[in-house]
Amino acid sequence: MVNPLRIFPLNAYPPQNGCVLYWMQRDQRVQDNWALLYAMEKAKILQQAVQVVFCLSPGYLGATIRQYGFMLKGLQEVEEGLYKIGVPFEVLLGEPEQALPAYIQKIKAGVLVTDFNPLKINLEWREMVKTAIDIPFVEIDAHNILPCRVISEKLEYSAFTFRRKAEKRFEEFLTEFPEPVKGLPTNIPDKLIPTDWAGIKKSLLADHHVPEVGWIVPGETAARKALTGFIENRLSTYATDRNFPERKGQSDLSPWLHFGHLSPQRVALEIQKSTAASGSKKAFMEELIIRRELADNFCLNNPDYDNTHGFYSWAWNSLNKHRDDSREYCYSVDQFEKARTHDPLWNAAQIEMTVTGKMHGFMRMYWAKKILEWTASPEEAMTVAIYLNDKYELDGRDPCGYAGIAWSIGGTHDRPWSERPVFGMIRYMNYQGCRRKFNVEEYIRHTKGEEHRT
Ligand code: FAD
Ligand code: FO1
Repeated sequence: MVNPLRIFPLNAYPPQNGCVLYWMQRDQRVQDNWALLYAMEKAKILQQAVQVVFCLSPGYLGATIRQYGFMLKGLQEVEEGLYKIGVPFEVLLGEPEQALPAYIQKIKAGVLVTDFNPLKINLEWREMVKTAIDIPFVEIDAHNILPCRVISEKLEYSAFTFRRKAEKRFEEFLTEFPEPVKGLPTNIPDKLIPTDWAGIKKSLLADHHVPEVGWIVPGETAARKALTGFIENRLSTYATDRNFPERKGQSDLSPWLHFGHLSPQRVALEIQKSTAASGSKKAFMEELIIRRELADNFCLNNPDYDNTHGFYSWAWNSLNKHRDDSREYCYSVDQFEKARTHDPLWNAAQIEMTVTGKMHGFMRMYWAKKILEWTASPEEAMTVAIYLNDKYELDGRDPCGYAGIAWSIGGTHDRPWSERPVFGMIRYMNYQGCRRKFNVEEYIRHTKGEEHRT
C-alpha cells in the first residue's frame, strides 16, 4: 500500500513482539497520512495493535502560545479521530530523547515508525532516539508528494533543476490514498479518556505575549473545509490574484500544511480533480509541489539553511563585498518588531504578521529584503528575519520559511541580479516597484482594519 520509496529504515533490528508505535511529529493528522498507513500495514502483518504518541517539547524553537495553541487543538482532533479507528493516542511531555525510550519500554513496543522532517532539531531527536532503542525504527515521508530522500540525492540549485526531476515522477507518486487497514487487534478502552489538554497548555514555557488568532480554526476538519472553499471560490483567480496583497488571492492553507493537519498530496489530488482554469491550477501546483518540496530538499541537504554560511558562493562574495556600504536606514530588532520603520508599506506587512499570524506571500519577499537593507550585516538580517518570522507566523519554523528567507536575503534558488549597494547581486525590491505592481494604499488600509482576517 505504501510506496516502498517513502520508507527509510533507520536501523536493522528485527521486529520484536509488541505493538507498532507511530511517533507522530510533523504530520499531525489521521486522514491521508502515509506514516500511519504504514504503521497499520505493519501491524496487520505482525498481528499487533497500533499506538500513536506525540512528544510535546515545551520550548520548540521558541514557539509561542499562538503556535502551540493551534497545534494542541489540532492534536485534540487527532486523538478523537484515532479513537474512532481503535488507535490509542498519548502525549508525552518533554524532549523525545528522554521521554520516548522509556515509553517504548513501558508499552513494550515492537516497531517504531515516525514521519519525515528535515529540520535539524527533528533529525537530532531522531538520531538520539535511534541510539537508545533496539527495535526496528522506520521513517516514512508523509509530508512530500515526491519523497524528499528519493527525488534528489543532493542539494538542488533552483526550482528549475528540481522541477526537471520532479515533474517526470508526478504520475508515480501523486496517487490516491488507500483505505486504512481494518480488523487490527486493539486495546482501546470502550470510552475515550481524553488527554488533559488544558493542563498541558498551562505547563508550556511558551511566550504568552503573542496571542492566538481567531480567523482560522485548527485541525483536519477545518483544513478540508478551507481546501474545498479555496477550490470552489478562489482557485480560478489564483494565477492573477495571488500577487496582489490587497486581494484575498492565496489559499491560506500554510498553517494547516505546516502542522500536518492537511496532506499536501490531498491538496494536489483535489486541485487536479477540479474544473478550475488550468493556468491557475498549474500556478498553484508549482507553489505547492515544486516550491514547497524544494524547501525540504534545501533543509535536508544544507545544514546552514538558517544562516549566511548556507548561501551560494556568488551571493556570499557579493554581500561580503558590500558589507561596509553605508545603510541609509538601520533599525534594531525592536524597531522592526514594533513596525517603527520609515516605510508605511513595510510596517503594514509587519502589522499584518503580528496581528493575524500570516503575512501575504508577496509581502514576505519585500519584508525580508528590506531587513537586509536596513540592518548592519547579512548575518543580523538573517537572525532578525527568522526571529520575527518564527515568533509571529502561524506557519513559522518550517522549511518553506528558511528557504523563503534565504531566497530573499541570500539569493538561494535565485540567480545573480545587477549589482547595487548593500544587496550586491541579490535581487532587489523597493517601494516604487510595489506601487507599480499592486494597490499599496489598499493593502496598508487593509492591514489597519484587519477586516480580511475576521
Ligand atoms: P499559497 O500561495 O496559497 O500557496 C499554497 C502553498 O504552496 C503554501 O501553503 C506553501 O505550502 C506553498 N508555497 C507557496 N509559496 C511558496 C514559496 N515561496 N516557497 C515554498 N512554498 C510555497 N511559508 C511557510 O509555510 N512558512 C513560513 O514561515 C514562510 N516564511 C516565508 C518567509 C519569506 C521571507 C518568504 C519569501 C516566503 C515564506 N514562506 C513561508 C513561503 C510562502 O510565502 C508561504 O508558504 C505562503 O505565503 C503561505 O500562504 P498560502 O498557503 O496562502 O500560500
Ligand atoms: N513537533 C513535535 O514533535 N513536538 C513538539 O512539541 C512540536 C512543537 C511545535 C511548536 C511549534 C511549531 O511550529 C512546530 C512544532 N513542532 C513540534 C514541529 C512541527 O510539528 C513540524 O514538525 C515542524 O515545524 C516542521 O515543519
